[in-house]
Amino acid sequence: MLLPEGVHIDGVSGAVTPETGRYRKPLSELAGIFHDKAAYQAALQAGDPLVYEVVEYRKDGGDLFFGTTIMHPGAIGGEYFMTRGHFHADRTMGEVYYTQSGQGVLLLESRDGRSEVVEMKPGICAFIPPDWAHRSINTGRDKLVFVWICNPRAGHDYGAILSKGMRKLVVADGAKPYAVVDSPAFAGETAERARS
Ligand code: M6P
Ligand code: ZN
Repeated sequence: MLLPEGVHIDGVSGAVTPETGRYRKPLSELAGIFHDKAAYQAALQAGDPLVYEVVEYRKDGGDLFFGTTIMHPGAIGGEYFMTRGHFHADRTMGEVYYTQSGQGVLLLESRDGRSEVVEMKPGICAFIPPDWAHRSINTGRDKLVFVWICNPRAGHDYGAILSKGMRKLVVADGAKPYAVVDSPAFAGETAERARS
């Protein structure tokens, strides 16, 4: 029988107590996700920074699991540090992201190519509907820490996003905290859609 438990989550450090697992994503494990390949190589040679960490609380047989994602500040070629981005393998399952500290953007994309942005800041609980790809991006100068809650059977499907990226990029933009711009990887398709 599964027993109830209170889990402490530190909203600044992202520490989960007790935790059942964690992983780290340094820049070297994120090949292909940043648009500027030369800037990616230069940043790697300068020291392979840590981009994000994921800490989880999971119980065998549970229909929910949760944890934190701790995203470090930074940018590659003007594009802010981000997660890989994924659809769920089970297309019927969504997710919730509750931001605890920092500033960021949750970039979402539907199967048919519609893009949406949800601001991530303390107090915002983002609803990620089933079958929307999602990627979180730290647009601030501090760590971005959020709690995620999901069904452990949702799974990750990285294929579509890894091959071509998402249709929008989130970049630094002078006086504004960030700008959401069209990804050049989709330039042909956008022009085609405009003509039809
Ligand atoms: C959140 C959750 C995880 C996900 C992580 C990193 O913590 O959605 O399931 O793994 O973000 O995102 P990604 O796997 O796309 O790199
Ligand atoms: Zn997810």
